[in-house]
Amino acid sequence: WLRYVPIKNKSLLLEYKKQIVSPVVLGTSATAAIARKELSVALLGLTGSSYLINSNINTSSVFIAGTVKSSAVLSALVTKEELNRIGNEGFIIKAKPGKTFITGNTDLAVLYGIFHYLRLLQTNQKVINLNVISIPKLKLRMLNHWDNLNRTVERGYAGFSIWDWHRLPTFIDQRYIDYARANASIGINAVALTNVNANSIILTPAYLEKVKKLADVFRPYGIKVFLTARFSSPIELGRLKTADPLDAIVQQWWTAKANEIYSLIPDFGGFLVKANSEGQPGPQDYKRTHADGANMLANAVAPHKGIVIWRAFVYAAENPVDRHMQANDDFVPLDGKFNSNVMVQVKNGAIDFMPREPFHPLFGAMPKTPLMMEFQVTQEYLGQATNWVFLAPLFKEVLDSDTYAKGKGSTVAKVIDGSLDDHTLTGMTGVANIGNDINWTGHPMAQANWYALGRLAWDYNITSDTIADEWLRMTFSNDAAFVKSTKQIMLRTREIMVDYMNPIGLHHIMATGHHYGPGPWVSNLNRPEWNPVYYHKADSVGIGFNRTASGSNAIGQYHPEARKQWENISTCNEKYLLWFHHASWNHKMKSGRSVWNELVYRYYTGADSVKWMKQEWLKQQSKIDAQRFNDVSMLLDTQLEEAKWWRNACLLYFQTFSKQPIPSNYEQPDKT
Ligand code: GCW
Repeated sequence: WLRYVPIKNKSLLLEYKKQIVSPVVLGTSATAAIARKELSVALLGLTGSSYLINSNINTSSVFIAGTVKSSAVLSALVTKEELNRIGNEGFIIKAKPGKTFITGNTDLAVLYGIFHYLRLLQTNQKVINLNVISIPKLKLRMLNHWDNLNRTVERGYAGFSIWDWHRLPTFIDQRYIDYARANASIGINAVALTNVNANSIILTPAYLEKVKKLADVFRPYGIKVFLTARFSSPIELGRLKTADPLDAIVQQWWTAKANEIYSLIPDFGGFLVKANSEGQPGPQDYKRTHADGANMLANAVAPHKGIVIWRAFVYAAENPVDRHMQANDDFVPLDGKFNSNVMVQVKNGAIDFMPREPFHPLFGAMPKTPLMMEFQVTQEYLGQATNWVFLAPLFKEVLDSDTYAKGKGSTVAKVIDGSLDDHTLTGMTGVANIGNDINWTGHPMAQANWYALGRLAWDYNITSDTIADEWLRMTFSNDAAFVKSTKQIMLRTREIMVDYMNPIGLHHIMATGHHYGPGPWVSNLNRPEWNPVYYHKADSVGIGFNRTASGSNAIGQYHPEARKQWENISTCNEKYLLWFHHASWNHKMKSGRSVWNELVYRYYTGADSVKWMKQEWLKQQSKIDAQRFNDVSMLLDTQLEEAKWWRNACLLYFQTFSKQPIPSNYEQPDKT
């Protein structure tokens, strides 16, 4: 989206050229230099003219960017109150005919303001009269890379890791810089470089030198580096006998390790930890709690102002309780026991990044602990690199959900932005979909999900429509007809996928292990909760997971008013019907159809809608370059095949329980 292609609209171009005369970006920092460079590259691309970006104001300067401290002209524009309100990262843009000012408290804020301004140009908006105050709603706006040191990426579908550990620390790939530019342009300010299934080798001196180099590259773009910490590192690297968090020698080991890291990277963000989950070591190995583990690390980084992000994605093989409930069981009793520099990072739903999940019951259940949102940008369970799914509507559905923790309006967004329970540490992260593919994200349309994550972490009130609009205009074309049709496709993709994969609350019926394609029949894995049959529970009576009081009672972990929308099978929001209920095959839906016929209807409608996506896409051929047009066309062919595969596989399998026909007006599924 930083293509900066020539602006086609001549009158707008003229208007822009009148506004941007002798542009100035004040400041001597590396960040200010980056802002100057970005502006000059962008203006050359967009206008075709080369601009010298000054670093001093002169008599002809009518476009001035810089911190309030750098110029009296700029400080006169803003009030004290505004300056307090915008903090370190918020920015202000004011423009009237022939004058444009971009300012903030820091050079980073000014860089963010410049990216915002460039977006206005890239999306062909008016810039003559502007009065923008933009303040991020969350402090940490993060990407989590699940990148391994051998450059494979767990759940990565866009090639190998962009971190070239072999050639670091000497060789700085231009990709690191472009990655930082892309992130800064959407406000992402933190990145965990390594897989949460962590390798302790990253904490060895040789690797820390490499990490330092990346941190040095990212720093002027406002991006802090975090590392994942393998809990057993003191044993593996320090040759200690234990990693018990209450053991003084273990504590000293981590303190020394933190000191070593901070001596190289003074603004190191801190540690991200997956512990006692899916075989990872953790404090429970020593009969200690998650809080004991997190606080030990938190103590080690506290003197350096670092933080610990402790993941709540836990469920244990030996625990017979509904997997949905295990994180709350483990974490709710620990509310109030975490140090002040610990955040608990919670996946958006209680199972695992499904096409649709109700919000995680931990949101609203730990008022004394700052909770950080974890979304998955990479499409592990959403068709990986062949399916076009725009995730902003999924992210927003979760953020807008009401936890009712403090009455109506206690949305998940208000839990994570700290406003509900008065927290200052706030954040949102996305498991990155970035790899070394030439287009960064595998599917060309998947870049929109990286973009959406950043935009929503900055301001979760931005609509999906706006995000799609901005991204399409910058990435492809400002052609009105193109934007309108393609946006329509994007905005429907997520519901279409839910229909052909996991309609009316079905979940986790993907093939096991790789999670690609359908596998609802799998039942032979030794961990019951890894088998899809555990989740759909189809039998001769019906289908779905009873999580109400007569079943696992996972629903009991939600506040009563939240529960109400799901608890009664006859009034349950049908998007979540089979998530919370075991419904009989003949249970009547609001549509008048039986559950069986509704499944048939959804699976067919979903697959047919992919045909519609393709038809709409084909109309765009003349609007964009042949390469991306063809890439997306071919991927849509694949997506259609996969949607049919899902439809046929799931319906034929569930039919063995329902014993009901697929109505004859539907093309009958091919059993091969
Ligand atoms: O969704 C599951 C993935 C694992 C992942 C785990 C987690 C990093 O299948 O690959 O491990 O979640 O989030 O920890």
